[in-house]
Amino acid sequence: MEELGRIADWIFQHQRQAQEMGRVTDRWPGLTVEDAYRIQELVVDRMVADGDRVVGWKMGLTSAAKQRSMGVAEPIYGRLTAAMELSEPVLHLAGTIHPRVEPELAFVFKRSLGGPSVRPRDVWLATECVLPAFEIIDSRYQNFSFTLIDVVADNASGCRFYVGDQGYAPYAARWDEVGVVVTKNGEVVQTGAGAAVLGHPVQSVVTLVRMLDRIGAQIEAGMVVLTGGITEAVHLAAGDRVDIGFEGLGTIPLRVVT
Ligand code: 0L1
Ligand code: MG
Repeated sequence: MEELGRIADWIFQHQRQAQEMGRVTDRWPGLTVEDAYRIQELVVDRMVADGDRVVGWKMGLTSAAKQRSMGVAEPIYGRLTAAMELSEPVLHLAGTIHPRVEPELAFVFKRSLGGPSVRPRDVWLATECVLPAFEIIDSRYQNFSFTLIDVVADNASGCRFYVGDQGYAPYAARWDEVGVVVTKNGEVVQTGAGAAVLGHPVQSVVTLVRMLDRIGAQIEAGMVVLTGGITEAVHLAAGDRVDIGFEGLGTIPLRVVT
């Protein structure tokens, strides 16, 4: 539909210029969730046409609390591109609006994974390693205020991500039991455990694969999947130092600079 392309152009411009926008659903009423995912895809097509590359997927709204606050029973997914990946844990605020950080576990795949009936053991067999990671979310909507359709169209608030250097075998830990402590400027601001992500991060991958199957997509070999925030997202400002400690797996020190 031509209209979806126009909406994608509009969102793409706001994302590229890191400019706040009003809700898509106010400007274009009547959109469905399927329309929103198609808009998301069209926005990412525009990034790719500009020289970027899709490198994976992210899951959002994976905690019961976030799903309740949005009135939904299912998480959402977004697309990760090469330009979104940080090569070191330093966030430059230029190019962001009101960023927040979420601790996450990333799965990296050695084999493609798709289909409507994937199970956790299929995920383990396809996974090369699991790594501590963080995601920077940065909704383009004013005041981080949106409906489900808005946030899906805006690539699930995806902005940047960082994946740690040390990968772990899929069987190295009970990922639901891995504790996380987030310290901002020396003060503990969030704690959580992997179980906050749909009960177990592997369930997040299972859910993603089943959702992707509805649009004929899958996880490709070499892709990274961010499974979802383990704690509430933490607001970031220039000069912040945020240490994201993953029990038994090390700490990622994030610095925020102008
Ligand atoms: O990655 C996330 O969980 C974010 C999903 C979108 C909702 C938000 O921006 O808080
Ligand atoms: Mg996230």
